[in-house]
Amino acid sequence: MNGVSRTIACLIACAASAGCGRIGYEQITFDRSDAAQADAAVMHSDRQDGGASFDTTVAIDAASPPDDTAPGADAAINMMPVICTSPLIWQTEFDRDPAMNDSNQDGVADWAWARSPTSPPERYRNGAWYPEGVEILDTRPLRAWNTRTAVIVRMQNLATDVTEPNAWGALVWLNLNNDRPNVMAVYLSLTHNVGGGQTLHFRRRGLEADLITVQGLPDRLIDIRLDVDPIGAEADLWVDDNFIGSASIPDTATPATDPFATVATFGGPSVFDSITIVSCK
Ligand SMILES: [Ca+2]
Ligand SMILES: [Ca+2]
Repeated sequence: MNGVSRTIACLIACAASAGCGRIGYEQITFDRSDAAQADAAVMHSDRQDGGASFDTTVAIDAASPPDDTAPGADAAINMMPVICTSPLIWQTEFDRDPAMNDSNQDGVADWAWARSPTSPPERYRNGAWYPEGVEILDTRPLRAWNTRTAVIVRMQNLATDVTEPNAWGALVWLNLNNDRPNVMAVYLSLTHNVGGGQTLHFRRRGLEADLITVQGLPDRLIDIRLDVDPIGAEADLWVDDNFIGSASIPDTATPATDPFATVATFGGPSVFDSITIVSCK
């Protein structure tokens, strides 16, 4: 895309937010040319009264997909955000069962199959994980997630069975503030559209209205970055290196019972190439 359209897109996206870039996200390096990045154009923005939340709908031009969208590109390390010094890190490239990894060497496997059967070995192919049906992977050890946290995931949903009650497709789910009476849940749900393409839903909870919707994503792995500040109850969202927008995150008003981050597929096969979760101590 050209620089002018990107600037306009970013300005409109920022105008829809309570304060553009207020979280102060900083990225290290991206080994990707500008020409390879998807075009973004904000089509709709509607801020609700009171500033508690707003919806932003964004369309991404499917042309010019990046060159490194094939599984196994292992670009997550290049996308490690800097949000604080010496953060805790959960990271997997899905070369094998992540529950076999203890990359931070704390004596506890970084991931666990606590809420679904272990995904079989044949689901790991070409450096990526291909879960089907309902497969749920959770981080360990348990954590309150009450500090600024960033999620960087490269994922794709291949099909979504909308007849399923929880048709969330490729899902990253994080329950913040588990040390408070009410948890603050955030969902990144990527679903395949009938007829082609994908839609990203950033939600406060699984079946609630989107806080941010990104439509028109192509049928390939999508790079998604979410930076959440549970203290300020704010989130910033990027798709394929394009800043999409910010959103206020209301409390979910659900007792805090799930002190972990979740990577899963719900209601259709998905592909996960990599995920990195960076959380400040
Ligand atoms: Ca990978
Ligand atoms: Ca560990």
